[in-house]
Amino acid sequence: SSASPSMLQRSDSIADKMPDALKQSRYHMKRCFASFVSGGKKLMKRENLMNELEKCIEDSRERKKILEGLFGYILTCTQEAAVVPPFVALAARPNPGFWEYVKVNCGDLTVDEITATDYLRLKESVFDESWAKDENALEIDFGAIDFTTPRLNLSSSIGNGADYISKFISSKLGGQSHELEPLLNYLLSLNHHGENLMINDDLNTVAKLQRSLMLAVNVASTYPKHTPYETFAQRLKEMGFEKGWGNTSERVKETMVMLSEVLEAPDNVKLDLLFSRLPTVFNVVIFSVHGYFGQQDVLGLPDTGGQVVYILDQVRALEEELLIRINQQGLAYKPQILVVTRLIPEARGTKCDQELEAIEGTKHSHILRVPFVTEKGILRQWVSRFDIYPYLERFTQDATSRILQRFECKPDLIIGNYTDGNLVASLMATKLGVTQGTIAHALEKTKYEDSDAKWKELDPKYHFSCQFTADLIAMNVTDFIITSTYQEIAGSKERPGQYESHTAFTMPGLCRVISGIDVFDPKFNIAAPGADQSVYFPYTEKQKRLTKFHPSIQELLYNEKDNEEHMGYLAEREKPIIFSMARLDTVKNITGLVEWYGKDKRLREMANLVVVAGFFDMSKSNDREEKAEIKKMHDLIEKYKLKGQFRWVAAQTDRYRNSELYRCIADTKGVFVQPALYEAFGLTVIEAMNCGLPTFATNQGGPAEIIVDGVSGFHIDPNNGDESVARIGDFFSKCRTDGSYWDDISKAGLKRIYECYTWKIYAEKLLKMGSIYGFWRQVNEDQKKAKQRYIEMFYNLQFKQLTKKVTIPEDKPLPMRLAS
Ligand code: UDP
Ligand code: LCN
Repeated sequence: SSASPSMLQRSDSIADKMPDALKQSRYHMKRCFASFVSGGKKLMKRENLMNELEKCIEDSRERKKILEGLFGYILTCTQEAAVVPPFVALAARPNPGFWEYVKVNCGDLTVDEITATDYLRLKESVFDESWAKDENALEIDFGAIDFTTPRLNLSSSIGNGADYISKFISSKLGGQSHELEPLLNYLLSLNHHGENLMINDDLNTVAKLQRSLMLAVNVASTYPKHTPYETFAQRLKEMGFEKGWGNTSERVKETMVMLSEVLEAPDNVKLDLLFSRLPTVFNVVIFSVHGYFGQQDVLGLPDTGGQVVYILDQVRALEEELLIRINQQGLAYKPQILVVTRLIPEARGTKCDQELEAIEGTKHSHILRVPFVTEKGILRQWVSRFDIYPYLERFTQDATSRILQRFECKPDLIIGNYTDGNLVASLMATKLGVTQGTIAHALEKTKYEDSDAKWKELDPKYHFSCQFTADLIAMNVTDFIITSTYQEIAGSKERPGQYESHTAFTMPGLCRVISGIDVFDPKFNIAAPGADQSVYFPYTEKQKRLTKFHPSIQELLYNEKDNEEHMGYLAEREKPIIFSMARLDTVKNITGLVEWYGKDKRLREMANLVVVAGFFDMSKSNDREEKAEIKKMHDLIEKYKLKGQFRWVAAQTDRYRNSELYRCIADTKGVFVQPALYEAFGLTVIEAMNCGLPTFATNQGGPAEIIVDGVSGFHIDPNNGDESVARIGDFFSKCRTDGSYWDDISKAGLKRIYECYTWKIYAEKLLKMGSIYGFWRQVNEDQKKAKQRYIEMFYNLQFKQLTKKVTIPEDKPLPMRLAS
């Protein structure tokens, strides 16, 4: 009998299905498994398994039947297989977040379900036999000490943590006095600089609070609705109420009614409304440690890209939202946001050597820079994010005392960015007992194939042993995690997410992680960033266009003489421009795009290519990867004789001029291409789309979610240059025959942005997280403490030792790169 995947029982596990799958075509299955074993590859990915299968089953009809059957289904779920004769162990992922492991005996095709530990040990034996055999090899299992945190259970709910938590909390609040106590205690704890907010100790029972609320609503009702709070503040105070309820009698009354209703019969809609009004966040610390964090002349430098742009825009949006809320709460406090980064004495013409800098476009926000200190004193030079670990503990201590000095109180919320910032945020938040959020921007683990299993090979260059350990610590300490996309957490049907890849993995010789993070943990929240829309606006908004940049942009694009800023030229100016801009990192694949273009006659005939990336002069770079890319770029220009059709522009640092550059490219009816081998989110994609520029972006990572393929832009496969180039070529030829096609895509891109990718939406979500998780951490305090002790041990015994392997550079002057 032949079972088709549609006949599968959803509840069957892979281990249940597999024996039937193997029976369906036993002869071929035996041959297949024999060839998996004899093929010589010990760690096989799905493509490898598929290739072997293709080779083994020559009859294409037979092969098709197998691929369409149960076994084909199992293979499409399989992420990798460890070959340990006579066994082949499969790691299968039938749905985002769901993993199963099975072991197949190639001799008799018997199948056993195995645990993650068993699977990882088999996998380890491919890399390090003695470690795999060691009964006492270090296993990390965060799941084992986390048994009270509730879990989502649908793949489709992943990333909506705050909603889930508020549903969960409201179900627990019940409506009985004792069940409501956590909420009462939370309200009692609200304060700013020691000043009580909302209620004071006179209302220390639920019954008293309920009674007083009724009376207070009556008091507020006696005033016309716009009456300022101050008018009746004293009367409320006598009843046990402090400030924070609202700025007018109307608002005070509304908030009080909301609380009364929650106390009567809690539900999550009311609870959310109430929480959106509570005065919980005034002082925020945002850590972004590495790179050159500044407002001018820094973008495009190594390790300095989207994270900086993201944070500055985030601060502006957050401050704006805080000002609105604080005003509505009837409070006169100033919100303070501090972005804390490292101070780099060798600042290369940037302001990274200044301790304090006000953030443009804000009233009260600053960048605070704190130097890295070693035994020898202050570290003067920039260090790569891969080498940053030895400085972080001391940095946290120094930063914490500087921050407390400035705020004169504890912050209400600490947000980390990237591995280093997240670790620092975790250390500080734990020490001070403050609500914490983390943001990855990119988790490095998924960027490099088998970076965990092959960590030993990569460690001298990348220090992944430190990085993955730090990431695990931060993910587990933090109260909530903000991601830009769903794929960042749980990937797609085909591909595991960045966080998901930390669920179970192994670094043979170092540690085996049985449960590193659970993507069903309600701490995950998707809040996508936007682009600053006062800067990145559509090319069609003629009256707003920054025409003062037009002469310099003309020069940048078309001047025929090579100089410091550009090389190569465009002989035929009437052609549309294919444009790209990124740091000159390997994963950004700018050289890949140049090569695709170089090879493709049709595209070269239809359009010019302009890329903004890095620098031309290798001696000016002191980043390993960047150097190699610079060389490759020069080689490609020669090899494909690109002069006349291709312009290479050096890193650009002025976002206003850049925005006008995107728009000028749109004027040529050109396109933006983001060809990265992998992109976590991809701010350039939304910048280009905001300017109305049709965009082609990698299908590997975040951009695949930003763009709806064929509607609001296009996906391209960075691993399939021919196909990608053909898609871009097809677009231009369709534009030649269909006069409105370019416009249609441009408009659909903008529509997509306005619906999903703006900073206003982001700021509202972030503040909701700040208050909901602040409450949650109080409710969940015991669990949090237990986990904390485990994490401290991991940090002290493992992480700190690992950081000692990272060399601290001898201070020496660096070559100047930015003469500004
Ligand atoms: N960028 C820039 N000049 C450059 C290269 C990049 O201003 O030479 C800006 C770009 O406009 C975007 C950010 O840097 O705002 C890059 O963010 P993205 O998310 O695309 O990539 P990341 O560098 O963070 O990996
Ligand atoms: C870092 C990256 O690599 C990008 O994909 C993101 O867009 C950027 O940070 C901002 O989050």
